[in-house]
Amino acid sequence: MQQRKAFFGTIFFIFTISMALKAVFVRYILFQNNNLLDTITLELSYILLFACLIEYIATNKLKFPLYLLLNILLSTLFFGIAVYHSYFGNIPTYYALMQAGQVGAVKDSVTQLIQPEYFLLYLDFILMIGILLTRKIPLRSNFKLSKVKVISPLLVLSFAVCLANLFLHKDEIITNSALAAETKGIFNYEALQAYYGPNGGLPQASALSDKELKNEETIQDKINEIKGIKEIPDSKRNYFGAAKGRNLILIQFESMQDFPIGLKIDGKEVTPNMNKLIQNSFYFNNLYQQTGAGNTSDAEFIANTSLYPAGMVATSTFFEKKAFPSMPKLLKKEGYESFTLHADKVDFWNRVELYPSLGFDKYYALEFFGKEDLIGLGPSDEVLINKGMPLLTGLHEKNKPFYAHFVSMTSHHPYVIPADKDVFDLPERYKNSIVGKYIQAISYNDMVLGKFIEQLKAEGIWENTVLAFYGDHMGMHHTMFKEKDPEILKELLGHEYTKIDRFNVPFVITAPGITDQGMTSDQLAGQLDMMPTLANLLGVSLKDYVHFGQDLLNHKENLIGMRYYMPAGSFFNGEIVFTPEKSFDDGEALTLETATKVPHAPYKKDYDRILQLLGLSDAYLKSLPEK
Ligand code: GP9
Ligand code: MN
Repeated sequence: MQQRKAFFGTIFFIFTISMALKAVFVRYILFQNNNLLDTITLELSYILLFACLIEYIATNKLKFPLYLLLNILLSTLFFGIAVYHSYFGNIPTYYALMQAGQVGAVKDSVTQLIQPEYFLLYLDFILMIGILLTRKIPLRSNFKLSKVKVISPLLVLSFAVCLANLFLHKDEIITNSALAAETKGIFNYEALQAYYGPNGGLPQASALSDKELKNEETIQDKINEIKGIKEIPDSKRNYFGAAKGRNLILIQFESMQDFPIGLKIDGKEVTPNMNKLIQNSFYFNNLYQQTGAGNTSDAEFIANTSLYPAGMVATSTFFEKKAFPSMPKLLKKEGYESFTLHADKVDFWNRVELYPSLGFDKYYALEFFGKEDLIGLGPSDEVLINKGMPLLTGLHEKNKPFYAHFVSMTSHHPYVIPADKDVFDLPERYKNSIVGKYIQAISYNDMVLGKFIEQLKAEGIWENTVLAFYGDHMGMHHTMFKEKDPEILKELLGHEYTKIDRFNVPFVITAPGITDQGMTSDQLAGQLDMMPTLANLLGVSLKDYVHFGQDLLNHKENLIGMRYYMPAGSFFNGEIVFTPEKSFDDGEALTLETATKVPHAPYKKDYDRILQLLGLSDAYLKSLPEK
């Protein structure tokens, strides 16, 4: 009896039980899974393994601090996964978690996403510290766990179960990361992700050999073959070179979705400047985000390369050593000067590597803009354009064509725009809702764009420029919603908010004298298509340039691949959006028109095509030389 009591007093027992409870808790908040057997077979084996290892190697004195350390590490892993999941809807890999250093910079967003109950994960830790400080309960029980009789067998058993689970799930391809972590176990999932590498264990077979990957024409022919595209010679392309020699100003708006464009609330336009501009622009309103774990930086990568991002990790980190073929490099050959402007620290998203990889001549980051007019993550977008403007005028005066990529930041989650910025006046009941705040942030973007265009006109730059803007990725996600948000969105959209709305970002091109008639196109498009479309207008030939996107002014049929935000293998075609779950078979197809579920069997070919394209893009990126 005494013996048993002492055993329950051991730190070994307390640690194992409290971590197991946490695993139950976290599996419930992530997957709404309350199956205890799952937790025991999948997670407990790892917890036991860790505890046995401590028992095995640590001296008596070291045990307690080691348990405390492991407790805080594992609890923080669970905590981090829960917060990350509430923003991205994805289970982060070890790689994404390693970028947790960035959290400080987006702390306002993170604080909003933390639910009070997440702190329960630290309850036992606090209790243990309390015990340690008050010393009310003796720290070390006089009960010694026998290494031979208890620890060794447990160690072998837990190790065997972990190993068996790893082998059992190794070749099981589950495209939905949350489902994968639920089925395989969180620790197993992390271990397997590390083993698979950045693209999550999906078939990565490249349709071309290493040798073939050295030849751009062969690669492009293969892409065209998979996509069913017929190459059109430059001389026969619509609008080819219509804006030859003009400056290119490309603006990436943070978290900007398509739905606020043209939207009126109580008769007042949310984006009056954009709406006006669109009348004399090419506007693609059926275009979808294709970013991966690198989020904003992936959008920057895609917009400049027309290549698929790495997927489960930020492209800027995973391929940090690579020299990417890119728009800045193509334009350099045409005598352009290229630079990018983003008012954050340049090491955020490893842009310090990304920008040289993309071949920009210069970049302007936080140090250049200074800590002025701070909103959210840093200097406001008004500072971005006001300080960026002299760079443009300087080059304009020298008659030097330029490509300026502006990357906005103010409209980042949690979308708090100070009242003195004359924010969009919301109806009373929209106030304090996240949708309301988002509308205000987008209306701020619109105001900034309006001011920017006025300045470009005043400086005489406008007429000789192609100005385009797009959204980097979604801003509204159900995990951000409070009670009234879904209702408000439904009211604004006239229908239930769906993933089609969520991933739909705008792409607008204005070239005075060329796009004056205006053209709103609902042809299917993706972010990868932006670069080829702009290159066509500027008369930049993509003959020897590998691009997975297509020029929207010359090709209508499209197939848009998506990874990360949706399981890899997800795609949009002209009719539906398809999302696989474990595999194609249990996936779901929704019509783009009404988000109605339809049988997906007829779309198997498109699924296979998308996986081929992803595999080829990955192989191509891997084959690129270093900087
Ligand atoms: C920070 C900004 C935010 O520099 O780009 O990135 P996000 O959180 O949207 O990826
Ligand atoms: Mn972003």
